[in-house]
Amino acid sequence: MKTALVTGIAGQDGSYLAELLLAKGYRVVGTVRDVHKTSDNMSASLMSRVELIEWDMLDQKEIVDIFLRNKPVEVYNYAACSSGEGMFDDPVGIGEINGLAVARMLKAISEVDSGIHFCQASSSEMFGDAVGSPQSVETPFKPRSPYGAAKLYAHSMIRIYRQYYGLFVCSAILFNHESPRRGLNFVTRKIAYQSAKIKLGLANELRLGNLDARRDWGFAGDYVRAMWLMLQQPHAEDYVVATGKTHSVRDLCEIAFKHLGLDYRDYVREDANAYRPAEPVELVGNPEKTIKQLDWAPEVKFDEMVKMMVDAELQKLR
Ligand code: F7E
Repeated sequence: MKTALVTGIAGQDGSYLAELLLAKGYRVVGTVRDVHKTSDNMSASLMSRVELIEWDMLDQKEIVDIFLRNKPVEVYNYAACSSGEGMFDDPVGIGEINGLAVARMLKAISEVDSGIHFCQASSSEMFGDAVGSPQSVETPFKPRSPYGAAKLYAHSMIRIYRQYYGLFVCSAILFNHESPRRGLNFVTRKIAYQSAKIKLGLANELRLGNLDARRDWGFAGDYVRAMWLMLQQPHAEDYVVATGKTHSVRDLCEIAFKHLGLDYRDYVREDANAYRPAEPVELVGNPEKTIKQLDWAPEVKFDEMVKMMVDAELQKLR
């Protein structure tokens, strides 16, 4: 039985990947900050099938011990500060977790078992004020936040360990990916949750930032499948994981409220104070290489995903 180690297993992506790996017959070991803290993303049945361990991401010796004790053949790094809203907060802390911790893992792999296959959740935020659109693995990086800069440091270290140390390590450059397991601080879940509350008479309005902000939004379950495929290839390479299509926050509202038989214009209020700094170039991924080389395609369409998220909120609230 192959062992996979998933850091940040209790998050959205970790829980979807754990389910995929278990279905494929892996032993799944996951790292969390606190093994006693429960996560809404991990059902009781999932909890009973994975092994949870704590990892303080600042500790180099601990990650070496974790690799030695568990002998993973595949490692997926999902542990990160991931909030879009918090991209400028705590630059040093973000640098430690989203950047340096990855260098710790790479060093540990080279010391313990250079045959381990490693996949990093890189981010489209590395493109930042993008120099071209759509963005592919060839597009130069120009991060616009400490978050993007830290992810770019990790991304660069992965390329260095692949090219100069010969490790099978790669990055999935992930564009926004969502699901009912998303945190409430992300716009998709915020809209799904609040629109369901309005439908049930538990709220009257939804306050958002820029309704015309556009993103390339995909379904998290599809994106973890791409990352698993990346580690099954004969060579390690980086890939863009995206749908190649953008929608606005307004589109999201329209679909969510319409699904509930409501008109978003009656409930959604735009709050100029919640605007983010201007985004001159649209972030939209070019997934061509991923589709061709990995024989991958996003299966859940944007409107299906929004409806899935709204239905999940309705069910929970009821
Ligand atoms: O914002 C706009 C906001 O916070 C999406 C993370 O996974 O993807 C994610 O980061 C858009 C932005 O995600 C509200 O201005 C409008 O344009 O859901 P978000 P994000 O910042 O794009 C990237 C790829 C990552 O790597 C990150 O880890 O929606 N927006 N009104 C709003 N956003 C929020 N959160 N709340 C609003 O009220």
